[in-house]
Amino acid sequence: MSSTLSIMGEPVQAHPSEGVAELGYNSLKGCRVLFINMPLRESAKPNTPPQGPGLMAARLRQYGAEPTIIDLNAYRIKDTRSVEQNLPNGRHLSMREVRELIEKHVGKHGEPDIIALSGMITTLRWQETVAKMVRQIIPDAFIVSGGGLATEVKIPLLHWIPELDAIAHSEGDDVILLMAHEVLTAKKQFGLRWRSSMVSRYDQGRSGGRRVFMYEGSRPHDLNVLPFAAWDLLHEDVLGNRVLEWYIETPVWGLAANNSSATPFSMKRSLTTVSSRGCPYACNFCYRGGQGERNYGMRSVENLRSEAEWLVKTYGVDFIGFPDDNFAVDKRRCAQLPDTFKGLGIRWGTHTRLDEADERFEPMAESGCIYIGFGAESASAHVLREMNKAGFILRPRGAKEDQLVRINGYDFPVTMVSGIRKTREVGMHANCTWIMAYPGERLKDLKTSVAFILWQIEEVTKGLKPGTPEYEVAVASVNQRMFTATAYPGTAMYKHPRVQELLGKHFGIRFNKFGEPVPDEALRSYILELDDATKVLHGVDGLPINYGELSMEQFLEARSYVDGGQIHKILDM
Ligand code: B12
Ligand code: SF4
Repeated sequence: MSSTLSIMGEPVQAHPSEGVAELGYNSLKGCRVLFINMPLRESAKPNTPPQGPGLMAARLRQYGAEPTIIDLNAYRIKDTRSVEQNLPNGRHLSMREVRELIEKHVGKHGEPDIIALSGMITTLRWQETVAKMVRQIIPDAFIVSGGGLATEVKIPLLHWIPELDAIAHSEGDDVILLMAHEVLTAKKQFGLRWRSSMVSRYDQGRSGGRRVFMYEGSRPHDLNVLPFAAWDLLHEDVLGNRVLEWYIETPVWGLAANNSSATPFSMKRSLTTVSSRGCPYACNFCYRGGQGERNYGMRSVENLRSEAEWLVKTYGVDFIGFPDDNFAVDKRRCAQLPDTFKGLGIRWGTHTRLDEADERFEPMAESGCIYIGFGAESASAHVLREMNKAGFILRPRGAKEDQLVRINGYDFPVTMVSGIRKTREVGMHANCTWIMAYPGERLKDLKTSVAFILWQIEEVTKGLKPGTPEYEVAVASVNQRMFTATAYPGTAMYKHPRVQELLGKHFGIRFNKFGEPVPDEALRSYILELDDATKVLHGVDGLPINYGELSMEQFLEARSYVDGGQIHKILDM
């Protein structure tokens, strides 16, 4: 597990499952745990229910605890305010509405012993506000933050959010049980003095006069024995909203989801579940601490089948998304899919790398897979190297040197071209996502990515007559949007000299001798700014943060073409 920003605390070495093994049936009886999932990008309809809290809730129930979930990400309110704010899919709840929701929830379900905040790195602002709110509503609760934000920031988060008693980093499946047990035991043993007397192996001493804890999550020993997410907790909120149904009715991928995942197909009812955790690769911009870093672990195909059957039977889904970081690492699992998924009658989709689009793809397609999301990021060999994404993308396994192919005057990695062709050949839809202005990217590199996107359009429109509906659908099915590179703390990209220079200049962030950011107010302010990668951060001069080597004028011109749906004009720059 990576510890980037920890400023105090000795790590506890024992795997949390050892403590879990000591828990008995009903060990957590009477312990109420309220998960609050933080909102994400307001511009899009939410399409992925919070599987982390859902899984941990299911686990807690196995030991007699009473978990509930408030999913703040589910709400998109359509009213005059959302119209004024130009949010066609609706707005997030206001703070007053959040408070009412939490108060009503607590009124119905009882005061929780533990309030477990969950959210990725972009949710600091929400977590700060919600922590204050819940501390006021339930002063005695043990408040913990887990998931992406807590995993990246660790101990400093306890200073930034003084209402927190604890942070929990990495995978929470086991430590949430230990935490519940420690809190429950302290309450039973010490009554009103439970907070000051609680015994915990995750004790981090005192901070600002109060006791604080850092729970160290880890990979559960067997992902196949975890219960499926407790989606029933989202069937209806205290206001009568059918929260899970909102998710089911929003296609996980496709134009209707208003995300970067263009598709030529549609789905009526979809849900998601992660089939593997971690990723053995180490691309510089990617942070996987919440899911085990490079420690790749998979669920078996039988386990996936059981969950799919349950989702079809219970929720009538016709499509399942496996939003793994990297689904297809193990060829053997892909090969088992057709037999195991036989007769399931669903279509499904997932994420893989383009260099994995080989003999793995036939069995995937045969078993119902119709959508693959590829984090292509760039088609330029130079940028792929800068991203540490080159590896097998540039040099396929067994090849002695990098392999590029010249198409329309640009050199593309052979694996990227053959990967797209292979995906189409087996009847699956390929959706690539792209990053521009990565450190080291020159105009010719950006042009190479644009040329690749335009080549993809050529491929999908082959034999179609321009102007016909089929032609338009085919064009729309190729993602032409590009994210502007964003530096998330904890990633290798955050250590890049160009990134550190700009972060220092514009955000006042300082770095220690190991190249780690000093966890001060400047870092906090920067993290508060982070949102969906479609948000371009701006510096003190009011100009966008551009890590690449394009001049600011070139960057702004290129960005305006991307935002205006005219990427072909970048080739004329
Ligand atoms: C689906 C998905 C989304 C969905 C929504 C997800 C959701 N409902 O929360 C959408 C598409 C909206 C999305 C958007 C973004 N995403 Co995203 N997303 C994912 C994805 C693919 C799956 C999430 C998931 O369900 N995981 C499965 C569950 C089981 O894992 P989990 O949520 O991490 O929970 C575990 C632990 O984190 C921990 N835990 C979580 N909460 C808590 C709470 C407590 C108390 C405890 C103890 C433990 C704990 O225990 C859980 C069980 O092990 C992950 C990658 C991945 N495979 O996880 C990226 C990922 C979470 N996303 C990421 C990023 C960077 C983004 C974006 C910023 C990217 C972008 N290009 O814009 C945006 C953010 C938008 C915004 N405005 O904030 C990063 C997060 C890094 C971080 N530190 O937070 C990830 C890890 C991808 C990556 N490898 O870089 N994302
Ligand atoms: S970007 Fe994809 S391939 Fe690279 S480390 Fe992240 S999940 Fe793995």
